[in-house]
Amino acid sequence: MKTLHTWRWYGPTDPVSLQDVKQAGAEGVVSALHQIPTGDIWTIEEILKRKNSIEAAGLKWTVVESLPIHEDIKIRKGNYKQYIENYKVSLENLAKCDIRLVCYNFMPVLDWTRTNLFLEMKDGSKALAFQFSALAAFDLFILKRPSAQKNYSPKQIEEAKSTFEAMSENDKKDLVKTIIAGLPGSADGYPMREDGYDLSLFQSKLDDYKDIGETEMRKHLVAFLADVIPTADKNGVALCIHPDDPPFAILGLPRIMCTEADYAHIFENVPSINNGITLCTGSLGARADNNLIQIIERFAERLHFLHLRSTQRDGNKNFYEANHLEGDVPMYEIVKKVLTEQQRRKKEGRSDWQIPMRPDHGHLMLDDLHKHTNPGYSAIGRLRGLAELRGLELGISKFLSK
Ligand code: DNO
Repeated sequence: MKTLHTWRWYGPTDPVSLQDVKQAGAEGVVSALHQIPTGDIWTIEEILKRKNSIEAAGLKWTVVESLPIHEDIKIRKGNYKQYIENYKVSLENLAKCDIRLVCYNFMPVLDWTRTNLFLEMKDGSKALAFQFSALAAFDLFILKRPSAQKNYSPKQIEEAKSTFEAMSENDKKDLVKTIIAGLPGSADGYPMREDGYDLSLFQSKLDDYKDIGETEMRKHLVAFLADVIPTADKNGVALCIHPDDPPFAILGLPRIMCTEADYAHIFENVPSINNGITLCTGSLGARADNNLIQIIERFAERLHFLHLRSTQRDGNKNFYEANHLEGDVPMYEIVKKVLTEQQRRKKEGRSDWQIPMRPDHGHLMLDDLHKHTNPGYSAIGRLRGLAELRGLELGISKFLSK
């Protein structure tokens, strides 16, 4: 009894090849058509091109990560109706190509956010990290967001100021790129996010949220789901939302997928099982009041996709990404719960009993330290993560089957 081992692959430009993916021991590939602008329709032709290239390497395209959501849908302005219709067509097209699992997120403006992509660990490997005072320094003293002061306590402003004053001009430039760079043009060692910005475009995107608080944002997500989940149901596609990473408010933006209660809200409003979860243990785990085991137990039947990784918190909204079996995330208990849920589904006769899992991120290490890599997605760190997780899983699975 194992989860379905998968690996994120960014497509033909990914420095990690499909051959590498196979050697790492993955069976499934997690991929997206990053070349298509957010909001446009994914055509059958483009989907098949990617699917065929993955299958030619002897692998299967198991999960779409992500079918990104246009900002207009999140703010419910501009062309949002058209973008929702496009989203439905993309879901139908994916189903026609027999790709039935779609991950997405509803984070405003930015996808995952870190302030350091190269935090050196004791063993010389490098990890992604988040330091609250660095984000605040960016917000207050580099971006100079109007009224940003309101979002921080006097102590946080003091800390941000010292962090800012200790930075060189290069550090500042680097911090900006680390926080807001993204596709296209992320090829120089900065995050592979769906959308990237420069400072003035970024500020204008933040301005779009001036009148949108958490309540409105929740309404927008529920309205989006009420629109698209019936299409998913009709086509046998499951959607699985990725939590906000980090799982707390940043830059004055409304972030609404951070806790167990946030999940409960969307499931109460749109109950279909195709309204599901991408359980990202590293994202949710960056918050001490998230009880991961309780979240899994409560929403077990909706777990459609797993991102397994760990974080080490310091209690002050700062964290770094720990090795997969270390840090604050209780990986043994999580894998045990997941395998138990798979057993339950199997007994119930659910065809989707096996849950795709990918080792999420990994440290930059060994030869990869000297190569061009996508932050978080170098080969060797993830290879180590997958190997450790597979070993843990095998041990637990043998034990459970006794
Ligand atoms: C980061 C990833 C996220 C994730 C999206 C899903 O490494 O986990 O970028 O792909 O948030 O929509």
